[in-house]
Amino acid sequence: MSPAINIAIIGAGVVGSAFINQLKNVSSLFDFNVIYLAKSKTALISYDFKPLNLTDWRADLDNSSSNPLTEEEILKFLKNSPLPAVLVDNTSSADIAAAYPLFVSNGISVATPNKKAFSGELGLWSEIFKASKKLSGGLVYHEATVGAGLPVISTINDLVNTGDKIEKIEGIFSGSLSYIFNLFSTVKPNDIKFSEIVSKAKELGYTEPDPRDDLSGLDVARKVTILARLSGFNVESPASFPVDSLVPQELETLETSDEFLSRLHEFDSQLGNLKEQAASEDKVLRFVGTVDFPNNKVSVGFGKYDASHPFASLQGSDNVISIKTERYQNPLIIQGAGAGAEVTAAGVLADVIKIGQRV
Ligand code: NHO
Repeated sequence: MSPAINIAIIGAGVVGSAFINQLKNVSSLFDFNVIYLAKSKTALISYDFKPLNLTDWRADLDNSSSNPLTEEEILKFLKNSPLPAVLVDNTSSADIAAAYPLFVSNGISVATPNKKAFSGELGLWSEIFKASKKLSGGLVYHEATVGAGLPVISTINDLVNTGDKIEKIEGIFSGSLSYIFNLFSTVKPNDIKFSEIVSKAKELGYTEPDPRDDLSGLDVARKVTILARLSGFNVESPASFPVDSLVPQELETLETSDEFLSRLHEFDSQLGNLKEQAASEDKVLRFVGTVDFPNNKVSVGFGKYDASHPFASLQGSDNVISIKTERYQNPLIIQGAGAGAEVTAAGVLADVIKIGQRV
């Protein structure tokens, strides 16, 4: 008989659905028994710990008359699991994130793409990893919180754990902003307006429902906070360092994203001027996150790059991360799709498999 682990999945949206479908089809040395599956309003719960039948999971979940359990109830349920238990948090809930220390200190492992716990208050980060270091603590994996399925967090952890010293991390960490700037600011000058590209990115589904959530820089700031902390930089929160916002102040408080998009063209000249200035120096404009140890600085904002720089030749909505360390003076570069349901879900599933190998 193959070894088995019990999995509780919270969240069945864009990433959660892709995760469940991948999990159903994966062939592994382990049996993954899903014993809890929840979305905001309903849940499927196997109180006898027999694996749930996932053949028609979406219809079963929609039609279920059970409410989701609270964090305390999930903990109580998983503590009785006869097999090692893993909590997969595919939500963006701050409440679930705040409960990770409780789960982990009770021996329950966590795999998640939810950035909230790792980029929120530094105290929560410390509590989670303190609990995980205990012999009886659960494991914590969050690869998909930065760069979707790209091996960014595992690489930085390996570098740090083997005694290397991170000197500088610089990258394009947002799929939507990567797409926008790759078309907006090209090596060959173009007349494309910023507002046109933002509307196109939204049409193609690359942005959040309200593009201001991408353009505010907060998502990138969260990812940079995580990488800085992993590298040993004790960033207090994403609000504790400079972040350039691409949302004009006058449009910040508009009610709807449609109103925002219909007025964004009024501000095209601001970014147009920046782009032209870059082009006059044979450079392109990119929106980057930086962790810079020699200068003791973490930041998110515009950078100008030569045509020969890896950031200038990026395609589509790819991410690129450059890591300079004591050993890698010529930076180590990780590049590829950094957004999307399938790659993000695969990052979470790979984490679950790693947990299965270790528990
Ligand atoms: P959804 O589609 O809103 O789904 C959330 C699910 O959680 C729903 O089923 C909801 O009912 C459930 N839920 C919420 N609170 C709950 C609760 N208390 N109890 C039970 N169920 C609850 O969200 P997504 O898109 O599937 O995202 C899930 C998580 O993955 C979020 O933390 C998100 O930040 C993270 N994530 C998503 C993506 C993506 O592509 N959608 C990415 C990374 C991480 O690589 C992606 C990325 O960075 C995209 C980014 N915009 C970029 O770079 O441009």
